[in-house]
Amino acid sequence: MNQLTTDLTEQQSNHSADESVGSLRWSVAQIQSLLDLPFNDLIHQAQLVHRQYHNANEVQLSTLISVKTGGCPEDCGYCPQAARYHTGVENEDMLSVDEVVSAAKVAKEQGASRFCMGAAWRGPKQRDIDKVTEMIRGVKSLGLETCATMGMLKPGQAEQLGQAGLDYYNHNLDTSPEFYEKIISTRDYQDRLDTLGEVREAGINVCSGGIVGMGETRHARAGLIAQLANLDPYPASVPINNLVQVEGTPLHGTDALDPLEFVRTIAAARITMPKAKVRLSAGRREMSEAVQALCFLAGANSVFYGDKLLTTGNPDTARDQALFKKLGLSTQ
Ligand code: SAM
Ligand code: DTB
Ligand code: SF4
Repeated sequence: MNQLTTDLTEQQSNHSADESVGSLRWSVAQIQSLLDLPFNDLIHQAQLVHRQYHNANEVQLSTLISVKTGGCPEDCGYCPQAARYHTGVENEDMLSVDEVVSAAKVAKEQGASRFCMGAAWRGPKQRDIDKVTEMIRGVKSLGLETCATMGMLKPGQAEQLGQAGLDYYNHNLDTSPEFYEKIISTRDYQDRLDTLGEVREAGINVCSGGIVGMGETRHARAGLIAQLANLDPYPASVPINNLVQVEGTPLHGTDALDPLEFVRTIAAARITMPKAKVRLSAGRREMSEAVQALCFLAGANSVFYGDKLLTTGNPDTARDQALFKKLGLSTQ
Protein backbone atom coordinates (compact mmCIF):
# COMPACT_ATOMS: atom_id res chain seq x y z
CA MET A 1 0.00 0.00 0.00
CA ASN A 2 1.54 3.37 -0.92
CA GLN A 3 1.59 6.37 1.44
CA LEU A 4 -1.37 8.10 -0.19
CA THR A 5 -3.44 4.95 0.04
CA THR A 6 -2.50 4.53 3.71
CA ASP A 7 -3.42 8.14 4.52
CA LEU A 8 -6.76 7.82 2.81
CA THR A 9 -7.48 4.56 4.58
CA GLU A 10 -6.83 6.26 7.91
CA GLN A 11 -9.06 9.14 6.86
CA GLN A 12 -11.84 6.73 5.97
CA SER A 13 -11.57 4.77 9.19
CA ASN A 14 -11.62 7.98 11.23
CA HIS A 15 -14.85 8.87 9.50
CA SER A 16 -16.39 5.47 10.01
CA ALA A 17 -15.33 5.34 13.64
CA ASP A 18 -16.88 8.67 14.47
CA GLU A 19 -19.35 9.63 11.79
CA SER A 20 -21.54 11.64 14.08
CA VAL A 21 -18.80 14.23 14.63
CA GLY A 22 -19.58 17.04 12.24
CA SER A 23 -16.07 18.49 12.43
CA LEU A 24 -14.53 15.55 10.57
CA ARG A 25 -14.86 16.68 7.01
CA TRP A 26 -13.69 15.47 3.66
CA SER A 27 -11.84 18.16 1.76
CA VAL A 28 -12.27 18.42 -1.99
CA ALA A 29 -8.50 17.75 -2.27
CA GLN A 30 -8.81 14.47 -0.36
CA ILE A 31 -11.60 13.33 -2.63
CA GLN A 32 -9.69 14.43 -5.70
CA SER A 33 -6.77 12.29 -4.39
CA LEU A 34 -9.12 9.33 -4.21
CA LEU A 35 -10.32 9.93 -7.76
CA ASP A 36 -6.69 10.23 -8.90
CA LEU A 37 -5.64 6.84 -7.44
CA PRO A 38 -4.66 4.04 -9.78
CA PHE A 39 -7.97 2.43 -10.75
CA ASN A 40 -7.22 -0.89 -9.04
CA ASP A 41 -6.25 0.80 -5.77
CA LEU A 42 -9.41 2.89 -5.79
CA ILE A 43 -11.66 -0.11 -6.42
CA HIS A 44 -9.81 -2.11 -3.77
CA GLN A 45 -10.44 0.60 -1.17
CA ALA A 46 -14.06 0.89 -2.19
CA GLN A 47 -14.49 -2.89 -1.84
CA LEU A 48 -12.91 -2.86 1.63
CA VAL A 49 -15.35 -0.19 2.78
CA HIS A 50 -18.27 -1.80 1.01
CA ARG A 51 -17.72 -5.19 2.62
CA GLN A 52 -17.33 -3.62 6.05
CA TYR A 53 -20.85 -2.19 5.92
CA HIS A 54 -22.88 -4.12 3.36
CA ASN A 55 -23.58 -7.50 1.89
CA ALA A 56 -21.47 -7.18 -1.28
CA ASN A 57 -23.81 -9.42 -3.25
CA GLU A 58 -27.04 -7.57 -2.65
CA VAL A 59 -28.73 -4.78 -4.59
CA GLN A 60 -31.74 -2.71 -3.54
CA LEU A 61 -34.41 -1.97 -6.16
CA SER A 62 -36.34 1.32 -6.39
CA THR A 63 -39.02 1.90 -9.02
CA LEU A 64 -39.80 5.38 -10.30
CA ILE A 65 -43.05 6.88 -11.45
CA SER A 66 -43.64 10.35 -12.81
CA VAL A 67 -46.83 11.51 -11.07
CA LYS A 68 -46.69 14.90 -12.80
CA THR A 69 -44.82 15.07 -16.08
CA GLY A 70 -43.51 18.06 -18.06
CA GLY A 71 -44.23 21.77 -18.11
CA CYS A 72 -41.69 22.59 -15.39
CA PRO A 73 -40.83 26.29 -14.99
CA GLU A 74 -37.18 25.61 -13.99
CA ASP A 75 -34.22 25.74 -16.39
CA CYS A 76 -32.10 22.71 -15.36
CA GLY A 77 -29.93 22.27 -18.45
CA TYR A 78 -30.12 18.47 -18.45
CA CYS A 79 -33.86 18.09 -18.03
CA PRO A 80 -36.35 17.00 -20.69
CA GLN A 81 -39.25 18.21 -18.49
CA ALA A 82 -38.37 21.92 -18.46
CA ALA A 83 -41.13 23.72 -20.38
CA ARG A 84 -38.65 26.09 -22.03
CA TYR A 85 -36.81 23.33 -23.94
CA HIS A 86 -38.40 21.64 -26.93
CA THR A 87 -37.88 18.00 -26.10
CA GLY A 88 -41.22 16.46 -27.09
CA VAL A 89 -42.20 15.89 -23.43
CA GLU A 90 -45.74 17.25 -23.02
CA ASN A 91 -47.17 18.96 -19.95
CA GLU A 92 -49.51 16.33 -18.49
CA ASP A 93 -52.06 16.37 -15.68
CA MET A 94 -51.18 14.82 -12.37
CA LEU A 95 -51.89 11.10 -12.14
CA SER A 96 -54.75 9.93 -9.94
CA VAL A 97 -54.07 8.23 -6.61
CA ASP A 98 -55.47 4.97 -8.06
CA GLU A 99 -53.10 5.07 -11.04
CA VAL A 100 -50.13 5.56 -8.74
CA VAL A 101 -51.12 2.82 -6.30
CA SER A 102 -51.77 0.38 -9.16
CA ALA A 103 -48.30 1.07 -10.57
CA ALA A 104 -46.81 0.55 -7.11
CA LYS A 105 -48.50 -2.86 -6.88
CA VAL A 106 -46.89 -3.90 -10.16
CA ALA A 107 -43.49 -2.60 -8.97
CA LYS A 108 -43.81 -4.66 -5.80
CA GLU A 109 -44.78 -7.80 -7.75
CA GLN A 110 -41.72 -7.30 -9.92
CA GLY A 111 -39.48 -7.15 -6.86
CA ALA A 112 -38.98 -3.47 -5.99
CA SER A 113 -38.72 -2.56 -2.30
CA ARG A 114 -39.04 1.22 -2.73
CA PHE A 115 -41.38 3.28 -4.87
CA CYS A 116 -40.33 6.79 -5.78
CA MET A 117 -42.84 9.40 -6.96
CA GLY A 118 -41.45 12.27 -9.04
CA ALA A 119 -43.08 15.55 -10.05
CA ALA A 120 -41.86 18.18 -12.51
CA TRP A 121 -42.39 21.10 -10.15
CA ARG A 122 -40.25 23.89 -8.81
CA GLY A 123 -41.89 22.81 -5.58
CA PRO A 124 -45.31 21.53 -4.47
CA LYS A 125 -48.30 23.77 -3.70
CA GLN A 126 -50.58 22.98 -0.76
CA ARG A 127 -53.20 21.29 -2.97
CA ASP A 128 -50.41 19.13 -4.45
CA ILE A 129 -49.28 18.11 -0.96
CA ASP A 130 -52.85 17.02 -0.15
CA LYS A 131 -52.93 14.68 -3.13
CA VAL A 132 -49.36 13.45 -2.73
CA THR A 133 -49.98 12.53 0.92
CA GLU A 134 -52.86 10.31 -0.27
CA MET A 135 -50.51 8.67 -2.76
CA ILE A 136 -47.92 8.10 -0.05
CA ARG A 137 -50.50 6.49 2.25
CA GLY A 138 -51.69 4.22 -0.56
CA VAL A 139 -48.19 3.10 -1.55
CA LYS A 140 -47.08 2.65 2.04
CA SER A 141 -50.09 0.43 2.76
CA LEU A 142 -48.74 -2.04 0.17
CA GLY A 143 -45.68 -2.56 2.36
CA LEU A 144 -43.33 -0.61 0.10
CA GLU A 145 -40.85 2.03 1.21
CA THR A 146 -41.92 5.42 -0.11
CA CYS A 147 -39.85 8.15 -1.70
CA ALA A 148 -40.84 11.44 -3.33
CA THR A 149 -38.91 13.93 -5.47
CA MET A 150 -40.93 17.07 -6.05
CA GLY A 151 -38.53 19.99 -5.91
CA MET A 152 -37.99 22.58 -3.20
CA LEU A 153 -39.93 22.26 0.06
CA LYS A 154 -41.19 25.17 2.11
CA PRO A 155 -41.24 25.05 5.92
CA GLY A 156 -43.98 22.70 7.11
CA GLN A 157 -44.31 20.71 3.88
CA ALA A 158 -41.80 18.01 4.81
CA GLU A 159 -43.65 17.40 8.09
CA GLN A 160 -46.88 16.77 6.19
CA LEU A 161 -45.15 14.30 3.89
CA GLY A 162 -43.52 12.59 6.86
CA GLN A 163 -46.82 12.28 8.71
CA ALA A 164 -48.27 10.51 5.68
CA GLY A 165 -45.49 7.92 5.91
CA LEU A 166 -42.83 9.22 3.54
CA ASP A 167 -39.58 7.33 4.17
CA TYR A 168 -37.21 9.21 1.80
CA TYR A 169 -37.19 12.55 0.00
CA ASN A 170 -34.93 12.82 -3.05
CA HIS A 171 -33.43 16.19 -3.81
CA ASN A 172 -30.12 16.22 -5.64
CA LEU A 173 -27.30 18.72 -5.26
CA ASP A 174 -26.61 17.75 -8.89
CA THR A 175 -23.01 19.04 -9.13
CA SER A 176 -20.32 21.07 -7.34
CA PRO A 177 -21.19 24.58 -6.11
CA GLU A 178 -18.77 26.09 -8.64
CA PHE A 179 -20.09 24.24 -11.71
CA TYR A 180 -23.72 24.60 -10.66
CA GLU A 181 -24.33 28.01 -12.25
CA LYS A 182 -23.44 26.60 -15.68
CA ILE A 183 -26.37 24.19 -15.37
CA ILE A 184 -29.23 25.92 -13.51
CA SER A 185 -30.12 29.56 -12.89
CA THR A 186 -33.66 29.42 -11.50
CA ARG A 187 -32.67 28.13 -8.04
CA ASP A 188 -29.38 28.27 -6.26
CA TYR A 189 -27.26 25.78 -4.38
CA GLN A 190 -28.33 27.15 -1.00
CA ASP A 191 -32.01 26.55 -1.93
CA ARG A 192 -31.13 22.90 -2.39
CA LEU A 193 -29.27 22.69 0.92
CA ASP A 194 -32.24 24.39 2.62
CA THR A 195 -34.66 21.78 1.26
CA LEU A 196 -32.39 18.99 2.50
CA GLY A 197 -32.46 20.72 5.91
CA GLU A 198 -36.28 20.71 5.88
CA VAL A 199 -36.28 16.99 5.06
CA ARG A 200 -33.78 16.16 7.79
CA GLU A 201 -35.66 18.26 10.38
CA ALA A 202 -38.87 16.38 9.58
CA GLY A 203 -37.14 13.07 10.32
CA ILE A 204 -37.37 11.86 6.71
CA ASN A 205 -34.34 10.06 5.25
CA VAL A 206 -32.37 12.22 2.83
CA CYS A 207 -31.76 10.88 -0.67
CA SER A 208 -29.35 13.19 -2.47
CA GLY A 209 -26.79 12.78 -5.21
CA GLY A 210 -25.97 14.27 -8.55
CA ILE A 211 -25.31 13.95 -12.24
CA VAL A 212 -22.00 13.41 -13.95
CA GLY A 213 -21.20 13.63 -17.65
CA MET A 214 -22.37 17.26 -17.91
CA GLY A 215 -18.95 18.47 -19.12
CA GLU A 216 -17.63 18.95 -15.57
CA THR A 217 -14.03 18.29 -14.56
CA ARG A 218 -12.86 15.55 -12.19
CA HIS A 219 -12.33 18.35 -9.67
CA ALA A 220 -16.02 19.28 -9.95
CA ARG A 221 -16.99 15.64 -9.37
CA ALA A 222 -14.79 15.72 -6.24
CA GLY A 223 -16.60 18.93 -5.24
CA LEU A 224 -20.01 17.25 -5.54
CA ILE A 225 -18.93 14.21 -3.50
CA ALA A 226 -17.43 16.50 -0.84
CA GLN A 227 -20.70 18.43 -0.50
CA LEU A 228 -22.67 15.21 -0.08
CA ALA A 229 -20.19 13.51 2.26
CA ASN A 230 -20.00 16.59 4.50
CA LEU A 231 -23.73 16.83 5.04
CA ASP A 232 -24.33 16.02 8.69
CA PRO A 233 -25.37 13.26 8.56
CA TYR A 234 -24.46 12.28 5.01
CA PRO A 235 -27.46 11.11 2.93
CA ALA A 236 -28.87 7.63 3.54
CA SER A 237 -29.22 7.21 -0.19
CA VAL A 238 -26.95 8.69 -2.89
CA PRO A 239 -28.08 8.47 -6.52
CA ILE A 240 -25.26 8.94 -9.03
CA ASN A 241 -26.78 9.71 -12.43
CA ASN A 242 -24.94 9.63 -15.73
CA LEU A 243 -26.42 12.36 -17.91
CA VAL A 244 -29.10 11.02 -20.24
CA GLN A 245 -28.72 13.31 -23.21
CA VAL A 246 -32.10 14.43 -24.50
CA GLU A 247 -32.43 16.34 -27.75
CA GLY A 248 -33.67 19.88 -27.16
CA THR A 249 -31.93 20.29 -23.78
CA PRO A 250 -28.89 22.59 -23.59
CA LEU A 251 -26.66 19.68 -22.52
CA HIS A 252 -27.52 17.55 -25.53
CA GLY A 253 -24.31 16.99 -27.48
CA THR A 254 -22.00 17.21 -24.44
CA ASP A 255 -18.95 14.94 -24.78
CA ALA A 256 -19.81 11.64 -23.13
CA LEU A 257 -17.99 10.81 -19.90
CA ASP A 258 -15.48 7.95 -19.99
CA PRO A 259 -17.36 5.08 -18.27
CA LEU A 260 -14.37 4.41 -16.01
CA GLU A 261 -14.70 7.97 -14.66
CA PHE A 262 -18.29 7.13 -13.78
CA VAL A 263 -17.06 4.03 -11.92
CA ARG A 264 -14.48 6.14 -10.07
CA THR A 265 -17.23 8.52 -8.94
CA ILE A 266 -19.22 5.60 -7.53
CA ALA A 267 -16.12 4.38 -5.67
CA ALA A 268 -15.49 7.82 -4.16
CA ALA A 269 -19.12 8.00 -3.02
CA ARG A 270 -18.82 4.56 -1.43
CA ILE A 271 -15.58 5.37 0.41
CA THR A 272 -16.75 8.72 1.73
CA MET A 273 -20.31 7.67 2.63
CA PRO A 274 -19.73 4.12 3.86
CA LYS A 275 -23.20 3.30 5.18
CA ALA A 276 -25.20 4.92 2.38
CA LYS A 277 -27.02 3.10 -0.36
CA VAL A 278 -25.11 4.30 -3.43
CA ARG A 279 -27.46 4.13 -6.38
CA LEU A 280 -26.30 3.49 -9.94
CA SER A 281 -29.04 5.68 -11.36
CA ALA A 282 -29.90 7.31 -14.72
CA GLY A 283 -27.84 6.34 -17.74
CA ARG A 284 -27.79 2.61 -16.96
CA ARG A 285 -29.60 1.66 -20.17
CA GLU A 286 -26.72 3.14 -22.13
CA MET A 287 -24.11 1.22 -20.08
CA SER A 288 -22.70 -2.18 -20.92
CA GLU A 289 -23.17 -5.02 -18.45
CA ALA A 290 -19.41 -4.93 -17.83
CA VAL A 291 -19.52 -1.28 -16.74
CA GLN A 292 -22.53 -1.94 -14.51
CA ALA A 293 -20.64 -4.87 -12.96
CA LEU A 294 -17.71 -2.53 -12.27
CA CYS A 295 -20.11 -0.08 -10.60
CA PHE A 296 -21.34 -2.87 -8.28
CA LEU A 297 -17.71 -3.77 -7.58
CA ALA A 298 -17.01 -0.11 -6.78
CA GLY A 299 -19.77 -0.14 -4.17
CA ALA A 300 -23.06 0.62 -5.90
CA ASN A 301 -25.78 -1.33 -4.11
CA SER A 302 -29.00 0.12 -5.45
CA VAL A 303 -30.53 0.77 -8.88
CA PHE A 304 -33.66 2.18 -10.45
CA TYR A 305 -35.63 -0.82 -11.57
CA GLY A 306 -38.46 -0.80 -14.11
CA ASP A 307 -38.70 -0.03 -17.79
CA LYS A 308 -38.79 3.73 -17.37
CA LEU A 309 -37.06 6.38 -15.24
CA LEU A 310 -39.29 9.49 -15.32
CA THR A 311 -39.53 10.22 -19.04
CA THR A 312 -36.58 8.26 -20.45
CA GLY A 313 -35.85 4.55 -20.67
CA ASN A 314 -34.25 2.16 -18.22
CA PRO A 315 -33.22 -1.46 -18.84
CA ASP A 316 -36.31 -3.68 -18.89
CA THR A 317 -36.90 -5.81 -15.81
CA ALA A 318 -36.18 -9.12 -17.57
CA ARG A 319 -32.81 -7.86 -18.73
CA ASP A 320 -32.01 -6.64 -15.23
CA GLN A 321 -33.04 -9.91 -13.62
CA ALA A 322 -30.76 -11.75 -16.05
CA LEU A 323 -27.88 -9.43 -15.13
CA PHE A 324 -28.43 -9.89 -11.39
CA LYS A 325 -28.48 -13.67 -11.89
CA LYS A 326 -25.31 -13.57 -13.95
CA LEU A 327 -23.57 -11.57 -11.21
CA GLY A 328 -25.01 -13.63 -8.35
CA LEU A 329 -26.66 -10.53 -6.87
CA SER A 330 -29.68 -11.00 -4.65
CA THR A 331 -32.25 -8.24 -4.62
CA GLN A 332 -34.04 -6.42 -1.84
N1 SAM B 1 -38.45 18.50 -10.13
C1 SAM B 1 -37.82 17.90 -9.03
C2 SAM B 1 -36.42 18.38 -8.82
O1 SAM B 1 -35.80 18.89 -9.73
O2 SAM B 1 -35.92 18.22 -7.71
C3 SAM B 1 -37.84 16.39 -9.04
C4 SAM B 1 -37.59 15.63 -10.33
S1 SAM B 1 -36.00 15.85 -11.08
C5 SAM B 1 -36.29 15.15 -12.67
C6 SAM B 1 -34.96 14.74 -10.20
C7 SAM B 1 -33.52 14.61 -10.61
O3 SAM B 1 -33.41 13.85 -11.81
C8 SAM B 1 -32.75 15.88 -10.94
O4 SAM B 1 -32.31 16.55 -9.81
C9 SAM B 1 -31.57 15.32 -11.70
O5 SAM B 1 -30.50 15.02 -10.82
C10 SAM B 1 -32.13 14.03 -12.34
N2 SAM B 1 -32.22 14.17 -13.80
C11 SAM B 1 -33.12 14.89 -14.48
N3 SAM B 1 -32.89 14.80 -15.82
C12 SAM B 1 -31.81 14.01 -15.97
C13 SAM B 1 -31.08 13.55 -17.10
N4 SAM B 1 -31.41 13.93 -18.34
N5 SAM B 1 -30.03 12.74 -16.90
C14 SAM B 1 -29.68 12.36 -15.63
N6 SAM B 1 -30.34 12.76 -14.53
C15 SAM B 1 -31.38 13.58 -14.69
C1 DTB C 1 -32.44 10.66 -9.44
O1 DTB C 1 -31.37 11.01 -8.90
N1 DTB C 1 -32.54 10.23 -10.67
C2 DTB C 1 -33.92 9.94 -11.01
C3 DTB C 1 -34.66 10.22 -9.67
N2 DTB C 1 -33.61 10.70 -8.82
C4 DTB C 1 -35.84 11.05 -9.64
C5 DTB C 1 -34.44 10.69 -12.19
C6 DTB C 1 -33.64 10.47 -13.45
C7 DTB C 1 -34.32 11.19 -14.55
C8 DTB C 1 -33.72 10.92 -15.89
C9 DTB C 1 -34.42 11.66 -16.97
C10 DTB C 1 -35.86 11.31 -17.16
O2 DTB C 1 -36.20 10.09 -17.23
O3 DTB C 1 -36.68 12.22 -17.32
FE1 SF4 D 1 -38.01 20.86 -13.29
FE2 SF4 D 1 -36.85 19.02 -11.74
FE3 SF4 D 1 -36.50 19.01 -14.41
FE4 SF4 D 1 -35.36 20.91 -12.97
S1 SF4 D 1 -34.94 18.70 -12.84
S2 SF4 D 1 -36.49 21.21 -14.88
S3 SF4 D 1 -36.90 21.24 -11.40
S4 SF4 D 1 -38.39 18.65 -13.34
